[in-house]
Amino acid sequence: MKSINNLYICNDISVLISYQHMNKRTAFFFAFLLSAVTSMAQGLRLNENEYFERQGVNILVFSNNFNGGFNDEKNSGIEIIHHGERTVQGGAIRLNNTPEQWDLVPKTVSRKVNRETGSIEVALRYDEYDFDSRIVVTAKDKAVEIAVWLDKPVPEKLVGEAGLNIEFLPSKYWLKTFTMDGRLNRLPRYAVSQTVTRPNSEKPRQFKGFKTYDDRGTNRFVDPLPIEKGHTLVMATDTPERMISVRSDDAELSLYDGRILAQNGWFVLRSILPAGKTGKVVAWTVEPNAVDGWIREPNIGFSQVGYMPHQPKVAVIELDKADTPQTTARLLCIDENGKTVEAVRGEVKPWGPYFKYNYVKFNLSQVTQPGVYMIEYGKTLTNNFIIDEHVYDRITDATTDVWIPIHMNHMYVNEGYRAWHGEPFKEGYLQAPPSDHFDLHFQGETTDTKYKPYELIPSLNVGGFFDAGDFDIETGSNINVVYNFVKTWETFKPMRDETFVSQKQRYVDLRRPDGIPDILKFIEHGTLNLVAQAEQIGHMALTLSNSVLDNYHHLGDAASITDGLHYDPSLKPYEISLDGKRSGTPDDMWAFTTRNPQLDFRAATMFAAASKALAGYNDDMAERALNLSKRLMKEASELMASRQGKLESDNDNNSYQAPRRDAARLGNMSTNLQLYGATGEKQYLREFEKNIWWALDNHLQYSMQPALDAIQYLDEAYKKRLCPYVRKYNEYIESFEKNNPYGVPIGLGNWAGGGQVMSFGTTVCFAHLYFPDIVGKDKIYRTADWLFGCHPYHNYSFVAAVGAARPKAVFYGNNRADFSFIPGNVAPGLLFRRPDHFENFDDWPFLWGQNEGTIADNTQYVIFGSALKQLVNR
Ligand SMILES: [Ca+2]
Ligand SMILES: [Ca+2]
Ligand SMILES: [Ca+2]
Repeated sequence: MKSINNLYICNDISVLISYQHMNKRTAFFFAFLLSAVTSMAQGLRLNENEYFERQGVNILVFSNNFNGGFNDEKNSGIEIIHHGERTVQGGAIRLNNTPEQWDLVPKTVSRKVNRETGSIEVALRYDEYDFDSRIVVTAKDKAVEIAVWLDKPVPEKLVGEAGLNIEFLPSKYWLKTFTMDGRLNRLPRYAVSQTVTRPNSEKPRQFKGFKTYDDRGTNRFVDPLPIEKGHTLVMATDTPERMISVRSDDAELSLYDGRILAQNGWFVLRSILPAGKTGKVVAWTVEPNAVDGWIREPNIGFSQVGYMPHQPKVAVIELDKADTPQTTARLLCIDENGKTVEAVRGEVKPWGPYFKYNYVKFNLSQVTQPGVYMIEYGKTLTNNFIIDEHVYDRITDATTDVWIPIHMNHMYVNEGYRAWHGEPFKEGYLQAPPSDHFDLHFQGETTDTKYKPYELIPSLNVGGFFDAGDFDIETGSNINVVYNFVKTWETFKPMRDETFVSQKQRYVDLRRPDGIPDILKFIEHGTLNLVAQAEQIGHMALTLSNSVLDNYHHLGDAASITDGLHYDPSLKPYEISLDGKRSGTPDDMWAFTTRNPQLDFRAATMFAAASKALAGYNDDMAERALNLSKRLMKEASELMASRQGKLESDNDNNSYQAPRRDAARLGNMSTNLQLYGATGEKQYLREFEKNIWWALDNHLQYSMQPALDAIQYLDEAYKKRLCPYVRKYNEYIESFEKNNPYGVPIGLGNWAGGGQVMSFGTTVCFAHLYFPDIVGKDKIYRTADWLFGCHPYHNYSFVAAVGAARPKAVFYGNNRADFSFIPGNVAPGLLFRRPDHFENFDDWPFLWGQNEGTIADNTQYVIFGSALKQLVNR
């Protein structure tokens, strides 16, 4: 066993066959025993991880709850993992034919597992309607029964709206045949079913009262009509591994296409709950087909970018727990005549179980001859990859030349014959009124500014970067962006010039060098917006974001999110003033200005760093940034001290504040370091030195990076004192070799951990740079391996990058409705679904937690990639 996770997860004899150093005969015996057990265990059984299982079919019942943060994330309720892929989710009582992200989701009141009856029961509640229901899922041989129980009838207001829903992932089902009561049909590649409109008064309330749609003044909402209705549905009759039958004798089943309302919608199967009834009101029998003898194909993880001749090269192979590990694998080489020949046959070594699969490793480090190679394991042959000195040369180019300039806000962005977007938000930003928000923001009771709610705050529509797949300026992320660029500039001085940027023309042209290193222009562009915030508002805005939900989920040209005209409430909606400058459409973006001293503190750090980088290029901005840094640092310190004092006097038991105080101290430390770098004034360095040893003692993994950053300013004695901490950090790096088969910190949160892996990889690179005797060179490659294909689920590169043989094909970028990508984007990657499933869809871009690259993480990638490129050539 490799980790406590595995102790918890593995309850099955297949675990035994992965024990290290097991001889072949034992392996054969266990494989035989296993296949005997598998063929006996035909029906679904409730396993130790509290889901229903048979080979090829997992049925999860609220292992993942609707969490409410982003409401319906299409990751919750009753879910089916069918032959290794999660194809069904959203099984719950819902209030819409095809629920959207901001439609209400039920709260999970309780979840009970009853091993005697082989069932799982969840109690659900909609507080908004005082509506309680229970869903009981019971294994019945190869099927489950999903039954809805009510103790009180459906509330009047929800009659005809509340129903049992379950959702099928379109990309796994489109173009496949299905039958309803025997009638043949095919699921469409693009939504083409019909709709009706109904009065808004009939629409169940949406999240926090927001509205996902612009009704164009009609006061009516759009409701999809079903594609089919009946009592027996068989999905994917032409594809055994996707085939699922659903039968209900009493309730009518209606099949809808959720994409008709929202591009990220799923196919929805639904039965309306009957009015006035209690007890068992709806029952479905759901049977996912299991393909006889199916065993998941091995997933051979390796770097799609390839390998340097002398770096470690280890393929990690992910195996079905019912699979028998091979004892050897082969590396094949494509020779100069195009013939495939064996380069090496090597031993496959067991690593052990990690969550639901077993892992073995194939080490090909001994192969150093440059060439084109493929890995063959059993019957599985990978695509080819390169071993060569130059494999990493281009890894950051797509990100810096394409992804980043496309995300420059307030500019027209052109590439060759294609306009990526026009100039967005020409009307600027209004002061947000006290309000809640749909993207995790809020505006507090007061504005904390001199502006009245809805008043135009001048000059904010300049500079800045789109946050991610959306178009807001997330101030915290933009602070990181500038900081990341400055660090890249200072450390690696990339002179690359592929982009024309004119602030005067508000125009960006890709592939048109303008004589200035692109990274300086990016630093300037980010700083421009942040300086404008601090100067116009007085402190940092929390965000510059959409004021209405119906333009927040915009997919298309950023310049068409708003109408470019100032909102004038004296005009009617959609009406334009005679001078053509104002409109009655309330689409203007808002500045959320509630003061957050922690954010100001981070801005102070960034401004100090930016002033260093911009000095000599844009002296005016460098000076303004430095002044802002000092002012914000002073004001934020005072504010935090007074708020801290208040908190402590308000609350005797303030132990819960310790982490926050520590975070402030860590932030303060970095700010002082940057201010020292910018000014050379010693008091800042002394302040840094006062805190760094405390930080290293208490928060090693967070403070190692700033500790390394300070080396350039301090003497040998500092570096020497750092040694034991770097040794401890090296132990931390090595701990991941035992934690999981991939040797990197794997996140298990609701947003996949790509950012965390990159930040870890960056620190490892810097630690090796300064302390090569402690942190060995072999360690710097692990993050690259992970990002470029050596990870669970599939082996595609998470970076839409040049250089990779098989990059991911779809991302949650702002062109996601086209099932496409923006080059250079880095996906968060492997999303963990409780209790034991990793996932990264590459045919469905719409799950942000696995496919949305962000401006902060993508600029972190630029640092990581730059560091790696430099180190490998040393
Ligand atoms: Ca955002
Ligand atoms: Ca340039
Ligand atoms: Ca407007």
